[in-house]
Amino acid sequence: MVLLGSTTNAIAQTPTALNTVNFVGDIDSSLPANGGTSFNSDDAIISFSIATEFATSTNELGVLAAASIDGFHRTGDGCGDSIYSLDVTTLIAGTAMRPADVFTAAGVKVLDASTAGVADGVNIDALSRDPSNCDLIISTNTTALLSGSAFRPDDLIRWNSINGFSLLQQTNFGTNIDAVHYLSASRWLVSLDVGTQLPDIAGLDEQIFEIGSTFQLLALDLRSLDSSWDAADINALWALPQPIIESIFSDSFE
Ligand SMILES: [Ca+2]
Ligand SMILES: [Ca+2]
Ligand SMILES: [Ca+2]
Repeated sequence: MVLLGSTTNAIAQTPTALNTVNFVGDIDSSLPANGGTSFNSDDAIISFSIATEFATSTNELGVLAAASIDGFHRTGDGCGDSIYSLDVTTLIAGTAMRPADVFTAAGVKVLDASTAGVADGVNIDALSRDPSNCDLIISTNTTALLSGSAFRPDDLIRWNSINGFSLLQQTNFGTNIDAVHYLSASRWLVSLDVGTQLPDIAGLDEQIFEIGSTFQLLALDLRSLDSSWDAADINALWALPQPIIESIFSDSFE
């Protein structure tokens, strides 16, 4: 059983039920697949079914020689195509994508780091979307000055082209958040860059946590499925909750 809920918070909390979780590891890893094993690389997105505990892996941007996908968000929420971010500058469909660019597989920049005033050396290392307004939800890998405000690597940040960058949630985890998925205005899935003690629970970098402003819950722990995840770090994620929008996606992600 990989779904766990754990909290010492005075207010009982339950993790959001998930149908499918997509994620990327920072090194080669493996997971059980239907009839075998899914071998995964840092430029491929793993799709993991919570019900079957089987995984598949797809190189949606092709094989990237040097780059890792360190943020992505799926199409299907009414906000346009699937979007990605990388950890090193890489040509995608003929366009150079910086680590702070957010782009589609066709090479269209949704967030142009240069236009948005993001300094060289800043990497967007976590990427999601608020489906209510299509704002990007991001985190950076380092302290960064964005739209005139200083943000930290453990902050969750909102961005749109009109208002620029603003704080969504200050976690004070003291450890870089390297993956995020926006569930609602008060709940987010995150992963850590390195293991650390969170206020409620101990966290490891290959785990996914559901957090709010005052709680952290363990949502998914990959170590119980394959020992390769002892060394691997989840560094991008997207999730499909159930059952509210399950019917919309069930053909694409089963
Ligand atoms: Ca990036
Ligand atoms: Ca971060
Ligand atoms: Ca992680």
